[in-house]
Amino acid sequence: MQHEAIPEIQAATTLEALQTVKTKYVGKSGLVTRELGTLGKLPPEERKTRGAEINAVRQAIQEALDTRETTLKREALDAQLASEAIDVTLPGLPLPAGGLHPINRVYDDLTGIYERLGYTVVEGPEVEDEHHNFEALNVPWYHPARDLQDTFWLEDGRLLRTHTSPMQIRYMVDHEPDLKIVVRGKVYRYEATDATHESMFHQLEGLVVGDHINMADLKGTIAEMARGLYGPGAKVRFQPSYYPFVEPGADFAVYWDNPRGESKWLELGGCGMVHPNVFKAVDDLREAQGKERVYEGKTGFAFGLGPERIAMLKYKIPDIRYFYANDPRVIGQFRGELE
Ligand code: YSA
Repeated sequence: MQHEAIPEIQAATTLEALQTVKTKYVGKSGLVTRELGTLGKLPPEERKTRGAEINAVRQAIQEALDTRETTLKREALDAQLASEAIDVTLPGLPLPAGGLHPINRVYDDLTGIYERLGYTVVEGPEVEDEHHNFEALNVPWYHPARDLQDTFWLEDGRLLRTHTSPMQIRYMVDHEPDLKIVVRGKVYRYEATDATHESMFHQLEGLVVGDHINMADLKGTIAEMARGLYGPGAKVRFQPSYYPFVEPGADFAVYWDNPRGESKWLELGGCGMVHPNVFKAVDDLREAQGKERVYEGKTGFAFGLGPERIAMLKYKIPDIRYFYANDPRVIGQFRGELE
């Protein structure tokens, strides 16, 4: 029996096959076990020698099984280690590089220009109250912007800011003049979207307050921004316009040479001299907080523009909705050029 079992054990190439051989010979009803069961029927004088013989066979088989099991386990482990081996000399996997969103690029261009002019860049809350968004900015209750159709109102009476101008108020309440700031951030308007209008977009707001600030300072500042954006030959145009928080108010446009060699006026935003009612509203808020009234009698200018407009022309993006559709085919074009 031992002569049959040993070659079968050697021939087993897996632990499962070895288990089958084990069961066949030394399992509960295996051949050797059954042989041991026959001892009781033998005459007592033969029983002892036969018992010793069978036990010797069983021991030999068991030893062969153990040796083979150890070998098979080692082989399995070696194979696993070989398959999981890491070649530390292989080059790494390339990680796709991110990129700056086109709006952030334009923001960085703009804030870079203003920082060089000594402005402080600030941000503010997107959820605003009616007082900061409208009232303190001299926007009368009958102004259409206050209408439900133009503003996203929250259930608690607050709203999503419709422009970055409320930050003029917040900053002045917290800081004394003289000051020069630009505000960057998202704004929201409840309006139908089309190729040039989104319900969420961005603005850059500027505010300068001091003594004897005049319209020439404002025009010079906007012209400096235009030159920073479009080169030394850039021209600016101002047209009278109405914004409740400035007097006089104007819209401004930049004349620039686009990449196709054409020259065009690009309407960029609104601006003007800060309305005295705005300074009064700021002083009222300051007084309510126990602060000194320091704005009445001051002069200043402000402006606000939409960076989407600049980005669409600069990067030839035909529809504003592409910016926020999260389509990797659009945003992916700006990958890997982190400045
Ligand atoms: C005016 C005078 C100041 O002293 C200070 C700021 C301002 C700007 C004013 N707060 C304002 O919001 N004016 S605006 O309604 O004409 O918007 C300014 C710019 O935002 C526009 O020129 C345009 O570029 C952009 N804009 C407006 N609605 C938009 C939009 N961009 C995308 N989608 C919309 N729905």
